[in-house]
Amino acid sequence: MLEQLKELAQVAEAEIKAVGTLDELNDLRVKYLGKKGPIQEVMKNMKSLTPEARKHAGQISNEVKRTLSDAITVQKEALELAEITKQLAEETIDVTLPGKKTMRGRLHPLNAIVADIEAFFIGLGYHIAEGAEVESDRYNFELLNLPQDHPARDMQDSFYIDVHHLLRTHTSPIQVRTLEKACGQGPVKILCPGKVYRRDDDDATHSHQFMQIEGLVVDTHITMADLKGTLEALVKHLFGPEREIRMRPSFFPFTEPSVEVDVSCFACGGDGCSVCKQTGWIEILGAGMVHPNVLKMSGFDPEMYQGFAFGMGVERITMLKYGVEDIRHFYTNDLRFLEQFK
Ligand code: 2NL
Repeated sequence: MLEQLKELAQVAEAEIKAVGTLDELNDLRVKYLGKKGPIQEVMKNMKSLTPEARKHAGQISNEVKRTLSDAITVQKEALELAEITKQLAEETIDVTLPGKKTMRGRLHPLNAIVADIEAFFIGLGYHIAEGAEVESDRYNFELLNLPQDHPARDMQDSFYIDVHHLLRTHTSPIQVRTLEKACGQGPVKILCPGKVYRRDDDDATHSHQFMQIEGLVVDTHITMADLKGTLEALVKHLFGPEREIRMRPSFFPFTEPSVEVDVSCFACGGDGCSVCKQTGWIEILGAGMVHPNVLKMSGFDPEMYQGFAFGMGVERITMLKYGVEDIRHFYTNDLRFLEQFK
């Protein structure tokens, strides 16, 4: 019986040493050392032996048990080491490999200019106001002092949705709606950027859709000097501290008086060149004092309140600033064009 046990121990030890996985090793542990294993079986049969023989057999089976248990522990450690070594080798990261390049987006040049102008006016205490692109003729024309039969309504041919609704031709309706909400109480200081639409044949300098930024200040004691100082600061911010502005009389139905604003040529400094067509000046925006009718229709008392307003085309400003020669570049999304604005 003891010989059998020793033989079994040898076979078991060989099996344990040959095992390749932790699961298989566990199966062997159950097989040889478990309750129904051969050693346990031997121990059960010991009852029939003499006390001496029983003692001897007990020692032997304990020895075998310890030998197998040690062999299992040794093999377990060896398998675990092999496993972690394999895992470490597989999961090694080569930190010297070149990284994957992440493509980084950027603002469209028009949006970058809008953001820049917004930041400038926020610094002067303005609020940014936005509105819908589909407007009623009342807010787009009527309340801006352009009555039904006003020739300016023909001048700016527009996209009509139905008899009374159209794609806004300027961002002015935002300003009218803001004035209405103020219930005749100043001050109002807002900057209104947005897309606007006019029926036009697209060419290098015209687009049926473009971006406009309008500004409006309504308060007591507002004068043309406030307008001039504001626009001078804007122009120096956009085109450089050496730039000067000049105002020429003009006409808009919603302002009186109205002016056209020129900036001294940033290409030649005012001496005359091809950029300024030898005049030394470049037209950049329109402005004026808010017409009393506009104030009145929006609920403000023109005897108490005055206001100035201005409007500029974002494409035109951007084209001048960067020397872009065709407005259509802004809408064709050619990366060769867009990637120049970093
Ligand atoms: C231009 C000229 C201008 C305004 C826009 C305005 C708005 C209100 C009242 C009075 Cl609510 N005026 N806006 C005034 C003068 C000129 O735009 O050349 N835009 C591209």
